[in-house]
Amino acid sequence: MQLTKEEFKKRLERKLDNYFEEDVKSASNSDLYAAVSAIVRDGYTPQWRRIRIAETNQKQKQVYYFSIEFLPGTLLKSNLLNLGWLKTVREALADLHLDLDKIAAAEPDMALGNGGLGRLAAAFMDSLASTGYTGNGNGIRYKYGLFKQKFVNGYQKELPNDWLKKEDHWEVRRESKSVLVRFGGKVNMVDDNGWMTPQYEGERVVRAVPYDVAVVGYKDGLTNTLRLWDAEVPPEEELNYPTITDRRRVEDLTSILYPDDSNYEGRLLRLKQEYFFVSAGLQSILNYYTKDLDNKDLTKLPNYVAVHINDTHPAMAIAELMRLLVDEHRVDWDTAWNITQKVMSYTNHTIMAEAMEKWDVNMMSQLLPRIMQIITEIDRRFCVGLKGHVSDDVIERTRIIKNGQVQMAHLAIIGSHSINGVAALHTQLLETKVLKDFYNLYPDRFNNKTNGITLRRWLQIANPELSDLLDETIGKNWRNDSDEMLNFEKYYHDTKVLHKLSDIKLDNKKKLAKFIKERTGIVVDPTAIFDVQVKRLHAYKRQTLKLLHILKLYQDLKAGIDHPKRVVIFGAKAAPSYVFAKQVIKVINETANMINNDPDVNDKLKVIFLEDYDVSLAERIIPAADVSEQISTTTKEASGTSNMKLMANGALTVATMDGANIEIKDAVGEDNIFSFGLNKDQVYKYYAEHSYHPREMYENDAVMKKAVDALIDGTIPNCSAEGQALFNNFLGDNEQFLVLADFEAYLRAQAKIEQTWKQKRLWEQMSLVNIAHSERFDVDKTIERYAEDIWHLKKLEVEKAD
Ligand code: DL6
Repeated sequence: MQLTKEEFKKRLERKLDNYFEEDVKSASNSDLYAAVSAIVRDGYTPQWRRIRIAETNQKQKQVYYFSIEFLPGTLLKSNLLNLGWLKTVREALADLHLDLDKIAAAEPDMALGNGGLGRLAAAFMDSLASTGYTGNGNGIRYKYGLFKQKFVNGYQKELPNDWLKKEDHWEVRRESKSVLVRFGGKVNMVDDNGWMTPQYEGERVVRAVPYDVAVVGYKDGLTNTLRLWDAEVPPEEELNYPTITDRRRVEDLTSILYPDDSNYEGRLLRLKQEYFFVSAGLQSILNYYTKDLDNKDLTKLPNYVAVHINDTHPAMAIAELMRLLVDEHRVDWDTAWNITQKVMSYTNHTIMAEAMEKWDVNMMSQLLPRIMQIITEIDRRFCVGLKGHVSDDVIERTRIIKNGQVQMAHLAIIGSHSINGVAALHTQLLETKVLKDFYNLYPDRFNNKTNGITLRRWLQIANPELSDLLDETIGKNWRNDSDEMLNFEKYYHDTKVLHKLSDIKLDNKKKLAKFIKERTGIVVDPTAIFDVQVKRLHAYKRQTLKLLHILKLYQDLKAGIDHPKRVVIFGAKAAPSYVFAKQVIKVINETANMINNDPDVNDKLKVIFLEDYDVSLAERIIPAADVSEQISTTTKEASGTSNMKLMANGALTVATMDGANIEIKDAVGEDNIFSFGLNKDQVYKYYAEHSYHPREMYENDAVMKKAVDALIDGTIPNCSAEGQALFNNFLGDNEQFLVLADFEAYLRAQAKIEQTWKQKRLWEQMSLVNIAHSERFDVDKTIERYAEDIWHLKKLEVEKAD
């Protein structure tokens, strides 16, 4: 689809006139955003329709990616890029004295997710379309996305993220595809002509209405669909919802992402949400299969449909598909089970026990009586099937229902043909530790699929100058074939290229410094080391270790010990009910306040905690980073993806050998990463032998003691309670994240960073190597592996329009 600058300008004028009775001179950025996004929509809609027709005609197998989170961020620039229009539109707007970046900033960030899990889901959507596979997202259209974070007196406050307040320009309501979802009531099984059929009584029926968002693939890619479900009162059920409160209760089902699960109401709502989008998604798949594809033979379903369960949240898909097949389509149990296992696959994204969901049997029985019956039957058959083949202990450990709870990870594993982890170490730990019993039962089902990132977004959109440098050096084809990025390493000794690289970084740092000044009023020196830790706030990610390093630097500077200038930049949200994480935020903010206002250290160290970290903010911070902090406790970070984005933008990684950090080290070589810390065996040894005694470490290491004591000795003002909480946590024998055990090694790694920083050329060379090898984490490569090994997809053949 070609678009010239002149044609774009004409269309823009027309849209502005039609929509707002404005012209380019008078229109606001928000008007301009609406007009440009409408032009983009007009650009992809015919192709979107053509592809849906091709899908139906070719009957190619499709994957449906079920995820409770999708985090696409903003779509205007990525849609422009993928249509091949980005440069033309940017230039046409510049001709009109307009700035695409300012216009794009009017788009609300589509933050329907929390972190890596949701961003990965969005990256997979983009990649499926770009690599030519028909892949559909299936999720929830939350009215409020992930909360907006504000700091008030250093404390995190959560505000609603009303991203739909202005109309969303990308979604299309597809009322005709609505389905009904039932909750509660009683279910009696009655004999209907020899088929035991459920009869429901007193249930509540909710209408699930899909909103489709086009996922535009890069250049010659497909245009796929992300389907997000909204809850409404069914028109035929209005009498059952007579009051506004009744209606609101239905609408609230899709109001918020991750209701607070520290109370019963919150947990119930989350369970409802999970069933709601899983049931709606599966019903629409079966409608498509039986009606649009006119296929009556459900045993062939696995030849046409793959359903992917992204973490445990959609695991009920297994029971729901069984319900639909057995109850609604009258497929016998064994055949239905066979179909289900062939259709379903599951990715595990964490080894943290608390993140593997378990649902109370009573709650599930009341909310989803038929699903609970089906899960009970799956569990019974699983136990019967194993009896006599493995020990009773193994059966007890692996069964789905135990201690009054439904183990969703077990359901996902038992009902799927493929189970994968998201980095080599993570998969290995699943196989040998966390899911060991299951691995022994089903070794062939386990496989690794290391995560990837949308290099297009993190280079071409977030860092156009670096992308231009790649074009100038290795040619433009890396944009289509990331393998070619490896050729960048040939410029290792090229002084001109190295200088350009460092100029680009400096330029990005200046832009970020300007943004920091606007947002916080704080002036930072762009020539300082920009040391970045951006990710969810969690004890295992150890923002706390960074905090101790900051305190150590501060104490050194106060004592006259010199260090290169450094600006430490944090971006992180804490889950609203996660008390410790919020205490960490408060202490970091107060530490930042203290340091940033201390004239003794002022030009040497700054600490910036930017509010409301999201994809848009990531696009500003990541291209400006010199150091990438990947310092989780080894074994705890399943993969990480900010590590990949930062390396692609030339940051050097300081890393524990956790998650995908190991693969980054393999890719760039030991000399191009600062690795440190406990290895997995040392971590497990501490756990097994209960031999971690941090107080001894603290008593025997004066430097550590001084840094840790700063938390409680009045050094940091206004946070004595929170400082004390961190102090107690660090010194407790039960501290599972082993912060103090890695402290000394971390300081050594940081000293090495300082040494290397002083050797400018070496730093630039290391940065160049990291950029070149980020090709390994191109999400398109990850998707090819999923498509081939798990989903067994073929590419769709589509005739190109003009
Ligand atoms: O796989 C995507 C992403 C990984 O990169 C992170 O390492 C991992 O923490 C995250 N997992 C989750 C699941 N819940 N927890 N914790 O978000 O997945």
